[in-house]
Amino acid sequence: MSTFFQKVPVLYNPIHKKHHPRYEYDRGEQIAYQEVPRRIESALEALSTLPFVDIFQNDKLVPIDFLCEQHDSAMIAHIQKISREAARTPGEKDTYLYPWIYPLNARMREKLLDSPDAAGCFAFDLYAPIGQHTWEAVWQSASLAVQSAEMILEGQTRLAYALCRPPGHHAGVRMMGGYCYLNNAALAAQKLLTLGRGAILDIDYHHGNGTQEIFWDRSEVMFVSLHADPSDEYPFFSGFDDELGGPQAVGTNQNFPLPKGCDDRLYLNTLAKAIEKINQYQPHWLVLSAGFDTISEDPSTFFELTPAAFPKIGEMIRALDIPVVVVHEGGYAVEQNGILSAALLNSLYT
Ligand code: OKP
Ligand code: ZN
Repeated sequence: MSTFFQKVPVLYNPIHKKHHPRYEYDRGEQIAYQEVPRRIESALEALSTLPFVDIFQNDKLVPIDFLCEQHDSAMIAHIQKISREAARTPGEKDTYLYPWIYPLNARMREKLLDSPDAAGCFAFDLYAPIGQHTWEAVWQSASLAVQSAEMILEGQTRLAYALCRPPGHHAGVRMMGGYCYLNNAALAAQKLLTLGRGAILDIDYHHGNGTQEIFWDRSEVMFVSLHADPSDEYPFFSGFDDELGGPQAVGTNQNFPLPKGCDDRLYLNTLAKAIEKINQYQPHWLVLSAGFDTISEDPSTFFELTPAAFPKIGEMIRALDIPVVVVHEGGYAVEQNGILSAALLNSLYT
């Protein structure tokens, strides 16, 4: 028999701090890596102040076989291999191997995989470099999401928060990029399928192209996303409103692209439409891909949301009245990231 927590579990593991690339390349220009450890530390601090929260340091690691249900096993082996290679790279002590050659077909990939410069084998951009600790961080990040789902399955709670880092929503079956390596939300969703069909709602500023790809032709999971219009924002190649799902799953993919400058009013009105789609689908559970980069202060994005939007977002999701796993995604106004995660969880709970 399992204990019912009065409190909301927030799952965390400090290993994420060891994954810390120094640079990213913004249209060829080297700038500081935006996806920094402090993002999750600020969220941990803010969430710790909530009276109903219980912080769990999760040490369990999900079996590799479980990861292989959503991702090509060759990509999983590749992340491990390049992490080991980074550890052996002489010179400066914390080397990150950056994707720089991108194979465009199976033969190119096969050849590149055997080469000494294979970092780009499964990459769609330069934003997912691999260092000696990247694999451990990525594996644990995915495990936090899956363990959060597990707590719901065991009946311990109806709400859990996974402090995932690296984030996951750009990672697909055999692709990574945009700071993402494994799709944490998709892995949590896979676990929750024991409860029947469910939905993933993605509120990160960027389209969750990886999550969309994974569930594209699977009618048991609805993917609904609000994000900056890909016609002029990253990732540019997916997130358009005519992407409705594969032949077996037409209508179970719903994109709500929004213009740069989007404010609280437009955002919340659109969220109401998105939630209506979710309601019609009658899901038994929800995974929330929670990004906080929609806030006006975010240094890398172009929406104008105020902090007041987040409690409203939480209330609207709470009204679905189904179990929720919150999976942390983006958010680069580092201290705001913490405050907003606490505001969101507070409104999901209260
Ligand atoms: C990851 B997540 C910035 C260019 C784009 C990459 C975006 C990755 C977003 N000047 N940077 O969805 O927050
Ligand atoms: Zn984002």
